[in-house]
Amino acid sequence: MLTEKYGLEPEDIIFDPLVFPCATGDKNYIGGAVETIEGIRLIKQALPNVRTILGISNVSFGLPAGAREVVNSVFLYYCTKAGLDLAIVNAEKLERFASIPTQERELAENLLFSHPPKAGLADYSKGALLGTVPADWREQNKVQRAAVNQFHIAAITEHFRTAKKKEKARAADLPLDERLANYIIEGTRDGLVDDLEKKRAEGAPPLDIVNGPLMTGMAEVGRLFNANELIVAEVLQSAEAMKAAVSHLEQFMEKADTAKRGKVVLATVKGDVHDIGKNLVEIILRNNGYDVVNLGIKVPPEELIKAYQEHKPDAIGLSGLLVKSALQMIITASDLKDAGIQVPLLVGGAALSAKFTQTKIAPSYGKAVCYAKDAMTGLRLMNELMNPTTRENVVRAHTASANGYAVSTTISAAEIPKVTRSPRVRTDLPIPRVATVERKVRLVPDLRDIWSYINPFMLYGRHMGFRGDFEKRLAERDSKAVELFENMEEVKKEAAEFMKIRAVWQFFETEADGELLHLFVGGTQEPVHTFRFARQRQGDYLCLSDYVLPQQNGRRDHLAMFVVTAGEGVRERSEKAKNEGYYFKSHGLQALAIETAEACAEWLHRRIREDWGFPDPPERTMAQRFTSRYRGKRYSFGYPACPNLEDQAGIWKLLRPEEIGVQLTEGFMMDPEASVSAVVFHHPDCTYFSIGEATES
Ligand code: B1M
Repeated sequence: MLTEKYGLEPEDIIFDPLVFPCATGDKNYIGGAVETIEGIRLIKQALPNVRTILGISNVSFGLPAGAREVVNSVFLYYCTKAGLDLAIVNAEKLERFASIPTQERELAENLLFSHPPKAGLADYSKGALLGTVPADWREQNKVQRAAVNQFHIAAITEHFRTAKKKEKARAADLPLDERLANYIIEGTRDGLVDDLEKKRAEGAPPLDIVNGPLMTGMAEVGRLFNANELIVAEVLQSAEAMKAAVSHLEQFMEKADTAKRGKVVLATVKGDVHDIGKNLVEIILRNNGYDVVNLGIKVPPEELIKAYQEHKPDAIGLSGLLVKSALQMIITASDLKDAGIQVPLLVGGAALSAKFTQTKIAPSYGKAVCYAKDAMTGLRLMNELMNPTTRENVVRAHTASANGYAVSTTISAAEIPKVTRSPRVRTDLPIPRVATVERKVRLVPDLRDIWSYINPFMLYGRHMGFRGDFEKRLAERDSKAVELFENMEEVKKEAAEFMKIRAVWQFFETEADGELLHLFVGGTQEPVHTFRFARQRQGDYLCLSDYVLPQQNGRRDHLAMFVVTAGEGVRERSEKAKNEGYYFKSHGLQALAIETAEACAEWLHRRIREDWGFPDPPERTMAQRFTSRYRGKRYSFGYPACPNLEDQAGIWKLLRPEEIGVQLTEGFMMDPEASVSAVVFHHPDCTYFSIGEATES
């Protein structure tokens, strides 16, 4: 009626499923909290575009103040999970779900959900009655419901009556400077601007506020991160609060006022497309008082030299993901030296090491080159370089004798042992048939399906910084795990609006000839491409070509090749979020895209096993897939078994991934960053190995 007859937009219709007090003892309202949450879920299910609203604090009417805060926060959390859009509540009197002590959260959940009491029954008058109460309040009879409700009201009231008002001096009670630092440490903006205004009203110049309590907060964030008490995701939220504070104060600063502790020109080196690492470094440096000029990706030395002359930075930061990029850093360093540049270089990247930096890059630059294993190390190095008392030591410790270092990228084939096939790989196996040898190009529609193939350790652990078994902790409702999961679900919601997963793959007939692997189409005699893979020089003498079975009755074996990507539009969206100060979302989008590409590789590899006639048994778990416990393996060029990145050109010639929007750079890297390529073999003896000599570290 409202939409059709009166033409209202669904999102302009707001349903309030009502909240009933759960702690007044009124029998009519027991279980009301569960039904309200269920109501929200049903409304959103039936009418996904309308909105829902609730007056939260009514649920805790009658409880002591401290208890009300926790019950309101826990109730709001579950309502939001069910789909609540709007809440009428005093945000000041809300606790971050993540920081509610477990015991208090359980007291609130027991009361809200009428959970059967587990403890404290021995000396409770109705202990016997409560010992056998059903878990679901709906199955409890009237007497049981009232008894359970009474029990939990008493338990939570007693806890808050006796518990000395939370030691944690209410934020409001903290001295103003401590409160300002606390906003940064907690990564919250509720009340931040009011308190900044209070501080300004006390006559504090904006710059002193930044360099004072706010920087104190950021320094504490750095200390907590290095002490493993804060994870990357939380550091990003603290940086967001810092950005919000500085942006607010900047309007009151004199033009000349600059909180800048120094300036860094940052770039991903020539031929490399990776910027998730570099962008994290930018966010951390920028929100710790450094001016950062981020030149982006694939930056050639000449552009770096121009940027140096234009911005006169105190240091130059070079980033790169692959060994090829590390080699490019040597060239870049010597070009910068030849241009007369002498400021310290900071270098970082997944395939880089301190040893490579000292022995290869530093000698080519002749001045200080500092290896930063992560963004926080980058910050510490910059702080030490900009601090006159520590600078000399850092420079001396990171300056190598300037004898330069020549780059050799070729893999010397000379010493390949006489072995032409590893004794470890059987040949007497039947060649499985493949369903099709056609080239397949797909827009993979179902994001959620592919996201079920994401390895939680990589997304929540490696990229967002969670320490420990994320899935286990999430199942235990660990607050940090719950909050990170919830925040990444928000990122997924945004990604669902634009993320595209594309794949191209094909099976090829193939024949091995020692280290050579010939690929054919349509039974032709002439190979369409030949790869030369390196062979281990000792041990099992493994070489990828060994995984191809010799012809059987004139029938050749097959391999599959694929390229997948989830990078379309990600860089722009991530850049936009970063510029708007939404750092968690910015990093989260890039991390999600990267792991979505990896997940799509896992999903496609499963399909390829099906097309090869050995589908995964139903009982196979994702964890088993993440540790490749299935027949055959996929090998990505650049990885230890096939370190020659140049072989990517063979994939590009045969699969033409440009059609799915993936370009190969002059450094044989794939643009966009969130892309993966691989060659897939079905041989049951496949294993991941390293040929050990191609990469020098
Ligand atoms: Co792949 N990958 N990968 N990869 N990947 C590596 C790097 C590799 C070492 C794995 C291996 O061999 N075991 C290998 C490189 C070996 C080599 O160089 N030959 C490799 C390869 C080969 C590849 C592909 C080529 C495989 C293929 O598909 N054929 C392919 C290339 C993709 C492309 O061209 N677009 C590829 C793809 C990918 C994914 C996209 C799936 C994914 C994301 C890559 C990314 O991070 N952008 C990925 C991942 C996740 C990895 C590993 C597992 C982890 C990298 C990581 O942590 N990234 C990595 C193996 C490993 O390291 N264990 C591997 C997260 C990012 C935030 O960290 O970039 O290191 P990072 O930045 C950090 C620090 O390095 C430092 O601070 C940052 C934040 O803390 N830092 C700086 C970086 N820059 C700095 C600058 C500074 C200061 C600090 O200046 C001030």
